[in-house]
Amino acid sequence: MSLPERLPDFAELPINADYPPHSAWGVFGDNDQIGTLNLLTPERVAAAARLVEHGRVFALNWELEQPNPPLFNRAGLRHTINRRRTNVFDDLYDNFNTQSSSQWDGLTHFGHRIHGFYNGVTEAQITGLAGTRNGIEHWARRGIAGRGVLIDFQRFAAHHGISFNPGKRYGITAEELQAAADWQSIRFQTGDILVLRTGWVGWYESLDEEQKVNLAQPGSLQTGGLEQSEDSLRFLWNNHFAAIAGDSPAFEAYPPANPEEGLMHGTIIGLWGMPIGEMFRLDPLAEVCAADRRYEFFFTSAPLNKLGGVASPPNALAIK
Ligand code: UVW
Repeated sequence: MSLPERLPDFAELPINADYPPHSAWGVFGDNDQIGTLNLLTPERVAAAARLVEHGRVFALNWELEQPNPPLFNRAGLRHTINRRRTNVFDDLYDNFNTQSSSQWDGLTHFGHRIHGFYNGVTEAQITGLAGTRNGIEHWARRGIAGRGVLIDFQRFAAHHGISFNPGKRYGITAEELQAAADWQSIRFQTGDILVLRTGWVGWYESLDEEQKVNLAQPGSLQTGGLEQSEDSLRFLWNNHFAAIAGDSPAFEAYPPANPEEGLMHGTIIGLWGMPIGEMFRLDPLAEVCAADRRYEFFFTSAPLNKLGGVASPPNALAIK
């Protein structure tokens, strides 16, 4: 692990003039393959573990079969239970797209449109074979644990008379995120795992089958999420989150504000190495956070240990 003495501010990126604008390449070492997960130091993990008070555990994976049908033309999982012999079964999964349900977007999922993948990795180096770069196995081997902080934007919006529907495009600004954090008495700390609830999973579950089929058609999906803007990027980087995750399909507002520029994924993942979590199941956790007014918790996640994997179900827990 390589941590700089002082993390650069957004305005100080890149740290080397040869690297792309706004990139954090080299901040954690030129050959680093885990990105902002470097911020999850043993001290921060131990402090986060001390947040556990009553021991309630919230599993944040949605069912692997959800959403059904999958969005963005992704594959749906097929599951066969194979009978081996009397009273013995195996699972067989096929057609498993790690991005169809709850997921971490890994460092090879999204590169920057122009500059490519985190720390200068190129498409040619992403092979899934021995020597492959930036694969999910690097996150899997170290695991992910730290302080999770929930921003319950749906509840904040309802309380403040903001017209917000998780199934309609709404760009949540950095200012609104900060206002929601203030309302919840959350002060961000370096290395936090930001967990943003828009209410999308609950909204999706309220749809009927025909509506779900329609939503999966190209061009149909609209969601609330972080607005695409330089202010949003500045907010994410300057808070020095170790990872960001939400319950909506893209974390960001969808579709992107400017189709030419697209999502901020290319900067967040490709230029910073910051994991983006999507379609996490947050409603039960949010209920309890609202009831006890404590929006911080011990967060753990064990991605799949797959050489060269692009993404993974998070297998994430929030423990309060
Ligand atoms: C989108 O495709 C919008 O998001 P992701 O690829 O991260 O699932």
